[in-house]
Amino acid sequence: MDSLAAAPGTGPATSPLPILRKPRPAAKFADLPTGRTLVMGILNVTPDSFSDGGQHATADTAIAAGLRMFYAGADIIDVGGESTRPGAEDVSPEEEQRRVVPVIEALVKAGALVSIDTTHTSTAAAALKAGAAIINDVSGLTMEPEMADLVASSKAPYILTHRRGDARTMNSLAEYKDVAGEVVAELAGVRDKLLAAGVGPDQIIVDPGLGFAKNDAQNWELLQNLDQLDSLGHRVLVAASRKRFLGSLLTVAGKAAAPEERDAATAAITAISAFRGAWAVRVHDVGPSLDAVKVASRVAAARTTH
Ligand code: PMM
Repeated sequence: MDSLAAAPGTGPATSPLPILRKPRPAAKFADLPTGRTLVMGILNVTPDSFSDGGQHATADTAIAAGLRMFYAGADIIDVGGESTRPGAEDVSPEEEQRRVVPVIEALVKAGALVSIDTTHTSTAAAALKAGAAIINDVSGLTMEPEMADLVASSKAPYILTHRRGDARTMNSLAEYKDVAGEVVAELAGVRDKLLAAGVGPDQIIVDPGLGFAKNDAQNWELLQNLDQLDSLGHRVLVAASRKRFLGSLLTVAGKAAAPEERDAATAAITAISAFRGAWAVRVHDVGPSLDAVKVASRVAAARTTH
């Protein structure tokens, strides 16, 4: 707080950008807390993401929002410049980099640990150069297989998300006999490609890709079977925040809950994921998930005394 002229987290989303007086040392992945589930805050610098699109469309509003999440306690800030919602239009890597690089630079300078949410190798490389520490590729290496070489050479942690097809085709590819078994097998196949490219097993974080080529029932089945993902032997990230299957669950009078009405349900999933030992959750609303992690950790730590 001492390095800021104005305390973040206190003003509305459009409050002026807090002025950084002195840069902080860069945060390191190795310094992340262990022994509890981490909370990754979502920062979409896009005009069209499904739940926060347009909110942080300029660098200044995005940086202010990222700083608010950082000072609220987010362990990682996940910065993205391209919407991945079903049916979203492609964004050129140049435009994506124009959106994310200044935001990453400012957040890293403030001491935040940043991940880059991209399917483009050139954007991942530009983000690493700007100080990002983690590559979050929702395509699961399917868009640009050469991403594996960047992951190997940079030694950056890599979030490997399960997805079939792309933003336009994935909804038609949600056909599974055993969704958890098939997701694990398909993730293992991509994981093996990463290892063959020289990526270390410790660099890999697996994500079941909720909502990516999965219908509502399949998302719930994956959450019920998170332990099967553990069998891969990597850290597990759960990214359910505000997703459509939560809106459907919370339908009232035939109307699905709007994205911003899904945060309590998101925190409930955080509690379940944390209790099951997930490495991290990826959420829009950081505070309730931090509380949910504390609750899950406390229950897990309680011992029967009689
Ligand atoms: N979902 C979105 C974007 N990025 N990254 C990971 N690792 N896992 C996800 O499920 C995921 C993601 C969907 O859009 P959002 O940014 O609006 O949540």
